[in-house]
Amino acid sequence: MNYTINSRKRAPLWVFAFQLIQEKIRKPHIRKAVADIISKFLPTSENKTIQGEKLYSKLKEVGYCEMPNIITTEEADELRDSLTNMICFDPWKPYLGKFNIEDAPKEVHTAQIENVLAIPRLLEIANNPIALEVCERYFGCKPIIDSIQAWWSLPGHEKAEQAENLHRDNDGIRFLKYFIYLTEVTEESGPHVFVEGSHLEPKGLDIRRYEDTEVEALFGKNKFRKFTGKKGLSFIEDTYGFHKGQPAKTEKRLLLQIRYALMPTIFLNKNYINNFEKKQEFDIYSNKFLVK
Ligand SMILES: O=C(O)CCC(=O)C(=O)O
Ligand SMILES: [Fe+2]
Repeated sequence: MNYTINSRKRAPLWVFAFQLIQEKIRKPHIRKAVADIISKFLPTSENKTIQGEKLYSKLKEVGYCEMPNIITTEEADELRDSLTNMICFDPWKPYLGKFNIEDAPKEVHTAQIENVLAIPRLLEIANNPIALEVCERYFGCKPIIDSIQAWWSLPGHEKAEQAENLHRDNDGIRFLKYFIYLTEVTEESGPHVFVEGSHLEPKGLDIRRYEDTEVEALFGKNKFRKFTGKKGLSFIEDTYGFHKGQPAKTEKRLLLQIRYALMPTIFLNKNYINNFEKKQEFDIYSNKFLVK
């Protein structure tokens, strides 16, 4: 099938209004209490496995869980090949316009790929039952797939910028990010870092980027977990906890990121997909395409 993304629409107005409120709720246990109340009004499923329970326990306790092999190295290569040919942009420097990855301007650290949903396999990955189960356990209701993104982290920059510095994400009242490496990630290619337990601790709650030394003083250096590994390595993380993608040194890194959320976030990717004659709309509540 030949999908092309037709347009992206903004999240509904109430999502923006709720964002202003949730951003002010800083303490993790209060955020969870509010999310627990909301989740009582949202649908649940019957999906329950022992594997899901184990992954969820780890996620709850330390803030992330490594996922079992969802995609093979061969599949990671195939996805990388498809994504390599797609148009990129720098989300932090929109004035640079659009470019192919091999012609990326020198100042680009993050080359995000446009229209990743032209690859239907990415939606299947986002819908894999074990990830959905882990999210459901964490939220207390079925997750929505809020967005699917992929980007290259490009080497050759001295100074960290934006999400290359430690920060807490503020995407919604309760959300998780599923990170999947599509290239091998070593010390050279900007491994992702997470500070264990920081998703639960009411410390360092200002919305800003932090220096490593500040976060080390708050949580201890021994809590820093660095994710290096082969292509296909994937983990689900509560990125309200401190994290960053270290700047790539000499090799580029290709990362796939799926955001699951309790409710739509302001970053909601509302995907209208045109399949030539038929207009198919992606329904965030059922995680399915609706055929009109
Ligand atoms: O590039 C990374 O590893 C982390 C990016 C990040 O901060 C995020 O996706 O929220
Ligand atoms: Fe982040």
